[in-house]
Amino acid sequence: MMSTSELKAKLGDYHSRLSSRDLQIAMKVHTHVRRYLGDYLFKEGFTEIPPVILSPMTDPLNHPTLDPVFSCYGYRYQLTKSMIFHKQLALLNQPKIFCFSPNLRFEPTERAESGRHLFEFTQLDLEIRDARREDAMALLEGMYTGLMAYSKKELASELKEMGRDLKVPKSPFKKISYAEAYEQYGASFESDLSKEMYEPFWIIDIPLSAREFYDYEDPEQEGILRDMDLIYPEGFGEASSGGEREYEHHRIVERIQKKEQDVNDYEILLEMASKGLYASAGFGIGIERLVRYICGFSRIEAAAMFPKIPGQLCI
Ligand code: ASN
Repeated sequence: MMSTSELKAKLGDYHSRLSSRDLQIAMKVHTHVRRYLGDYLFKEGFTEIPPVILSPMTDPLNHPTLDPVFSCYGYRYQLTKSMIFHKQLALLNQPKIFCFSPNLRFEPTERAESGRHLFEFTQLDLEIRDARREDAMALLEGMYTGLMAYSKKELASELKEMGRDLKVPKSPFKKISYAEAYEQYGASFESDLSKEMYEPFWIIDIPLSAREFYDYEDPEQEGILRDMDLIYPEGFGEASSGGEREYEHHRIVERIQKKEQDVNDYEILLEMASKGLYASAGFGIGIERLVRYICGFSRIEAAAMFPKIPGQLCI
């Protein structure tokens, strides 16, 4: 617990940060980013769906987080860690969907050191019916290069003030397989490669052990998924993750079992899958990380108005 004087000092810092110039710039960039990306997807024929904050099912994630459970009306609800399963269900209604989706992931306190983790953040999460991984990658490359060019033009004076020289990368971006990256750099491949590169790049073919059960296993390479991460250059780390999805009931059961998870925890998803889901591909891209990258901030909290820093009291 914090003492009253510590709390007063912390709130004093919050108060002055709220009127800082850096935060004004971050919020202007944030406004443009959301508008540009939303318009881009609207023009591509996507439907925006409202966010889900509370549900009896959410993304299990591939790393441990503290997961508060709420008991409401006699049912057990969780906070959304990602809308992956709701995206798959929304495709029953619409062929292409997106959402500016708030995610709550109560990461271990040490994660604050990365400068890339908030325990509440927003991702632009999208999913496309009957699409392949390559379709999702082409869409993200178009959005990303378009946004960089737009930002350089529309936010030129803000970027100048921040001393940020933003590059518009050439599409297609470089693709590196997970196995190749691991062999060359070992476990720290993502941050090592991110520091070395000057253009964004893809890590593809991520193995089953490093991902959740819902990404589609490549029928031609057992244990390898048809998925991808987009990594920022200049040491900014992961931008986006996505892939094709498992959508057939028996395959979802097999994949949950391969991950040694309990099928009973996924009763709702499995019941829905038994009635039929579409094949799909999609991804999520973190908005605060994108604003941080455009502004060139050293830490993620500079990109959020009310940053939720793991382990800290945040308002
Ligand atoms: N949104 C991601 C995806 O579509 C999943 C995640 O954020 N864990 O694959």
